[in-house]
Amino acid sequence: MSCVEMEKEEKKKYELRQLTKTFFGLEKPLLQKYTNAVTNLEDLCKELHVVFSSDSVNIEYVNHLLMVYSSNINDWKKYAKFDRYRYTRNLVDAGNGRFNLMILCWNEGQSSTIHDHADSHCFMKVLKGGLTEIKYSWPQQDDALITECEPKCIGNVRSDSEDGENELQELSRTTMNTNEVFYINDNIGLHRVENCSNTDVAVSLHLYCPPFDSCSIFNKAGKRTQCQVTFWSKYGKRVPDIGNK
Ligand code: CSS
Ligand code: FE2
Repeated sequence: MSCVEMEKEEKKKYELRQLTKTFFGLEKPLLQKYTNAVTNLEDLCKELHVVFSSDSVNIEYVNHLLMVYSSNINDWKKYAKFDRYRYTRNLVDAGNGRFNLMILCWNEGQSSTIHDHADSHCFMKVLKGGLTEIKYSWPQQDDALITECEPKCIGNVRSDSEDGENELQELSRTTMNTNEVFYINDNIGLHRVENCSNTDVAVSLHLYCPPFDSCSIFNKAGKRTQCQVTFWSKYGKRVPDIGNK
């Protein structure tokens, strides 16, 4: 890529990040007559590539596309890989470096730690089962001190986010059901996602734009740690788990 092209890419990413200051997510899809049909996951990926090839991304339309796609296990079963200990992140489409589309698989009781989204847009659609999203405000004193203390991983081995001092204020707790779409960015707050079911697994589709490979995780006392996020599989194939904590 030439210097000019790289500058253009960075500018696009900057503009997309700026939008997180004002965008709060759609409550319902846009009028269908203005939009293209999305009947399966392949259609969704194709349409997303079209949207993100433009110089100015219509983030509402991205939101709309995720809303109108209707979950079908035949579309995504090849990406649905579960791990005994932590939820898994499985890359579906690297979006030409402009977005990441991935499938997350949550065994019964599995949860994320409290985290931010590195100034990116985070869209999340439930494909199977149900997930609970617990939103938090940012710590009042965010000294951005990146420490090496526990926890180091975004996927909790046990749900320890409920322990300890209650410094982070809980803003909401919502159950998300199949085909519902949720949206968050750092301006809205932090969150933790959990499959509260003891009997059923859950699967979700996530779109992050711009893509990120590290974010901040927080304990309940508000202590912040930088954390690499990794993939369990890419395009349906297991990624060697060296460094995959
Ligand atoms: N943001 C988390 C999942 S909950 S939206 C992640 O990227 O693993
Ligand atoms: Fe998240």
